[in-house]
Amino acid sequence: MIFKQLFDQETWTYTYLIADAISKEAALIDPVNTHIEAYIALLAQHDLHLKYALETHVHADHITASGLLRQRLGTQTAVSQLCGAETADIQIIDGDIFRLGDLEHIKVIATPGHTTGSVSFLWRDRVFTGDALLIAGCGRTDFQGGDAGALYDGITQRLFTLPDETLVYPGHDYQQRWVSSIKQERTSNPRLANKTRAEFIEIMMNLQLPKPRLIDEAVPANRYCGLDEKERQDALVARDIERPVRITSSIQTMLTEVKSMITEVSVTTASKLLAEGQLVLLDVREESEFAAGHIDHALLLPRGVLEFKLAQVPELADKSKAVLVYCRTGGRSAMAAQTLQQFGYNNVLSMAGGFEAWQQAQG
Ligand SMILES: N[C@@H](CCC(=O)N[C@@H](CS)C(=O)NCC(=O)O)C(=O)O
Ligand SMILES: [Fe+2]
Repeated sequence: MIFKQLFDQETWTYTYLIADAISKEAALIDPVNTHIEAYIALLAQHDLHLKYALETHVHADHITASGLLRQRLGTQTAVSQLCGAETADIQIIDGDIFRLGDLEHIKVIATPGHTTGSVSFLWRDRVFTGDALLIAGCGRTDFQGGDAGALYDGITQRLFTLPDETLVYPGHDYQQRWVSSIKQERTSNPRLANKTRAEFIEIMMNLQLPKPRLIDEAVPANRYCGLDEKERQDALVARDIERPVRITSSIQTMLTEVKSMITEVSVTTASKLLAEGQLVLLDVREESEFAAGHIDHALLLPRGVLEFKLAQVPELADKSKAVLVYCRTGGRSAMAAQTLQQFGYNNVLSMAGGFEAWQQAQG
């Protein structure tokens, strides 16, 4: 086996290289875009074929290199199906296994809470925890569907139940620590050791951390494997041709589940409600989609940064006010509607079929 821990000084991010020395198949966990050339050189040095770029989550603080690695090396990009990263080749679900050659396999453990789609990867005697469990800390839970209770459950039930000697490799460390162990974190992590779920939630609610420097740029980009606008369009076309059936159906299953928890309205009902006024219209697509055309009076609030921007929109200060959400075809808006409900908005509607259906109805 080949294993390397790499560090991005700009964002304090760890990237991990795992490879099978016999087949030469490799995976990178959480690669950072600015290091693309170094990764390619490292892979060449060991004569490795980069099979997978695995993301622990859609990052808020740096841009992933996964899309660039796919372009340059034919790597398959993988991120949780709950991240809304439509162009990733593999939409990860809990329990998925990534194989490198005959010997190495990397298993997915869902550890939501830092973000809805956060996962950890278990390989041999080590677990790569992304920003779920950090050394003597944990990921913040105040954006991207963050949920302190879910984080506590995932860490205590899925990670702390791994063997004590399992090595913990985090997604970041801000104090130059490189590795820990399950026993060390279970017994001495100040946020978790001997803390009840309620105590943990209390701690997480009072962190008051400043917003990550790059969040507005990083989250939307990472939902498209870190690619720019033109590259995203190409990837979308390729995705439609190549995506395997299992993945499409699992996204649909997830969307069906989300849609069962929210209220959808047709374009006809939506336009009646809009004519009557009294509701806030939210467009949760990306800025470029909005710029290319949108419904009159819609406020732009891309889904990836929704949680962060909510408090800055005066129209959304009153949580009992009706909110109508739309996107391109109704998927992202369903997820955004669910998020709004979690934030206490109790009158949220998602427009089925999205802007495409709206335009068709207009003729
Ligand atoms: N100063 C950093 C903040 C990074 C940050 O907020 N990191 C997130 C992970 S994406 C976190 O959970 N940090 C935990 C902490 O700071 O305790 C930046 O601007 O990028
Ligand atoms: Fe993060």
